[in-house]
Amino acid sequence: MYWTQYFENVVSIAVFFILALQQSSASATGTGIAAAAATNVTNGFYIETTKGNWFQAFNGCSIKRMNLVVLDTKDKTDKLIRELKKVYGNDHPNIWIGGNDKAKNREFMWITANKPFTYTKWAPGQPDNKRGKEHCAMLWENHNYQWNDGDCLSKMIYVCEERK
Ligand SMILES: [Ca+2]
Repeated sequence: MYWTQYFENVVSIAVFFILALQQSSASATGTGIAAAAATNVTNGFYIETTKGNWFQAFNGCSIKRMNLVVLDTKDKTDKLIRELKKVYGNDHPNIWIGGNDKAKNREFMWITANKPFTYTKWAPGQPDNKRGKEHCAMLWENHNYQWNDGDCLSKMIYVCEERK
């Protein structure tokens, strides 16, 4: 009886510390991102250079009251590329965009728009779901802003867009 109670106490204290840690890191991140939200929005886009995995990118845009970018037309895609070229030229890093195929394998969707991909700019041979681990859409470095399906847990910069 005594040991059971002791064990329960240890577990609840551990859970408390884990929750407290999560909370403090979440609010620290939130403050930083929120503070940055008011500036650096050009033509409706915001380039977040703090790297995150796809889910952190999605949340990072939500915290700013923005969306992880939806590239559902050629016009909008070209507009974003023009903005990115001002910063990176043709030598851009990997960049998350707002699509994945998590709901139905191999059917990519723009998540905030809840629309399937119709216009696409996949690099040749993509999406290939390499090693069965690639379910999130990104602008692929060394491929001139063409898209790749990448491992959603990879960390990279991302682009948010203003909500309409
Ligand atoms: Ca791929």
